[in-house]
Amino acid sequence: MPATLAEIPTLFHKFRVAKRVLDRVSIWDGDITNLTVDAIVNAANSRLAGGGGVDGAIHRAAGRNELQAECRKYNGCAVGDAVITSGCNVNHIKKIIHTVGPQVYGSVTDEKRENLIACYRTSLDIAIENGMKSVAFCCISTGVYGYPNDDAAKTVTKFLTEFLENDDQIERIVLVTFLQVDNELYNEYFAKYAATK
Ligand code: AR6
Repeated sequence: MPATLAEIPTLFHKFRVAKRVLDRVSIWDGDITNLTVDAIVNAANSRLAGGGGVDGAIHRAAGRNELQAECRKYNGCAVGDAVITSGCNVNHIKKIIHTVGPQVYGSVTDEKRENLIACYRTSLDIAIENGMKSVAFCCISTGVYGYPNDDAAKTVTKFLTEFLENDDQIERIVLVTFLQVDNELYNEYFAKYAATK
């Protein structure tokens, strides 16, 4: 059975501050295709051709042929941009948002960091345009694309907390951590945020 949002505590239950922001964020260990949420965000490639990692898991769950047929309607996707498809065979979600993260070789430049932020911003903008209230993100770019986990968790935490301070549309963001290191890093950076409140 896919996990439901009611089963996943928000960070407000852990930190007890900044309710407006932290009561709309959860960190969850698991497979992003196994979560009941309005939209899941895929870490795609610019051809939207399917691939390994989370992209492979999503295409498998959605049905390769069905999802690839929908993806083909777009003429690819630029780094930092995002497109939306149906959930195909994943019946417990409404939409899949496909974003393309930056590829990092060596250290992170400001441009790559801005690209990563753009992935999250664009995905949330598209989610809101499509009436999505809950959105699950994998840790975009931190696998095959080589973006360092620590910098990603820090950057994403800063962006999302600022985003949620200003947004009234999104009810829940789930940060899906497939690796223990990402769970620990998000907890560390959200704890730092909570400590400022
Ligand atoms: N659910 C949630 N997270 C997952 C899952 C899953 N089922 N499987 C892996 N992860 P990656 P990228 C995590 O490599 O770095 C593809 O081939 C994984 O542990 O999937 O953006 C595309 O087609 C890591 O934390 O994405 C592109 O060519 C995170 O998802 C390229 O990889 C992202 O790792 C994109 O690379």
